[in-house]
Amino acid sequence: MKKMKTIKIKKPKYLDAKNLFEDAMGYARKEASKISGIRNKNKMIYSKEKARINLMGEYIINKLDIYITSFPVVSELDQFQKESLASLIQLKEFKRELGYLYKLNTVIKTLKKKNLASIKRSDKPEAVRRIFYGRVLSLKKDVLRSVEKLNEIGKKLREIPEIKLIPSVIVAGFPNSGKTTLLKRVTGSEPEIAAYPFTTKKIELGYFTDKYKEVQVIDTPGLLDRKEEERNLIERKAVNALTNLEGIILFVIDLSEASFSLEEQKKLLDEMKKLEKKIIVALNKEDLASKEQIDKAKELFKEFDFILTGEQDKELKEKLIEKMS
Ligand SMILES: Nc1nc2c(ncn2[C@@H]2O[C@H](COP(=O)(O)OP(=O)(O)OP(=O)(O)O)[C@@H](O)[C@H]2O)c(=O)[nH]1
Ligand SMILES: [Mg+2]
Repeated sequence: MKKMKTIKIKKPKYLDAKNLFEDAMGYARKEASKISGIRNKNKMIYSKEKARINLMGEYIINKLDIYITSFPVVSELDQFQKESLASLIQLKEFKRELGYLYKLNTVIKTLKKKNLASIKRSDKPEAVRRIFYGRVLSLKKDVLRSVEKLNEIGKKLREIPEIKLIPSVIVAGFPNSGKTTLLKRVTGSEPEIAAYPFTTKKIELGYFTDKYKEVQVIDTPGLLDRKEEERNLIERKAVNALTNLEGIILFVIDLSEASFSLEEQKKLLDEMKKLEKKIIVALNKEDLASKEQIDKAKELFKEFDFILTGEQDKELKEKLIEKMS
């Protein structure tokens, strides 16, 4: 089967660093104690102490290396990911923190190298090993603090959705217009739906298959008709998807005008034209609307392709497919 292309984003690992240093020392002691067969007592002591420096250092260095490289590199992200990231965390702080931990690990690497060199020349191998341990342990507090911060950041990074590069429908509209309900109806996915605005706080994905074609439905948080700089972080996630992802826009209108008039909704819809994407209007909540509201909407949105969502799910999907091709 052909491999599905997705907009991949590295998912950072979680590191429990609480006992990292103690574990490293325990591991080094245990492994070094297995060294045997050296007759000369001094040489034996030297070998064990040298092994402890090596093993203790390597243990920490490896764990931190794996952890640090599990984080995505900001400059390698695409625009959607970069903006998703920026809506979740302070990019500057993230870069600074990752750079800081990298530096601490470099210090440990250098300490290891230096002490391995000095143990060779020393007639007190145990003292050199102790100095090494002491120096490394003096970094413990900083390492723990940095890992803790990065674990928090990592948790947020794992939230960024993996978008598939397949035909997609981006669902947009005012809060509470019924976007997520539509996602659920056509894809069967089960995100939260509720009778208050901004229920959806992040991008939600669902899929349906038409014959052999898989279609991705990208549900976005509600948008208000206001200037970019006035938008909250939740709205910005919707703008990010609408601006930076490929797909047609399914703009959901609340025909019952419970919170926003048809004219207000039309104004936001007109803004969408700037995005230069194909737009379909979904006239929703037909059951709550009067005949006048439905007729008015048909007139108001006549320049657009529109569908009435009161229809069967199957027909709804067929219409989406038809508009997409
Ligand atoms: N009567 C009726 N209620 C609907 C219809 N579609 C959605 N609703 C209700 O409207 C409310 C909002 O629905 P959601 O799907 O959460 O709306 P949303 O646009 O995703 O809302 P946000 O995520 O907050 O932007 C819920 O109580 C739904 O049950 C409809 O066609 N008819
Ligand atoms: Mg929603």
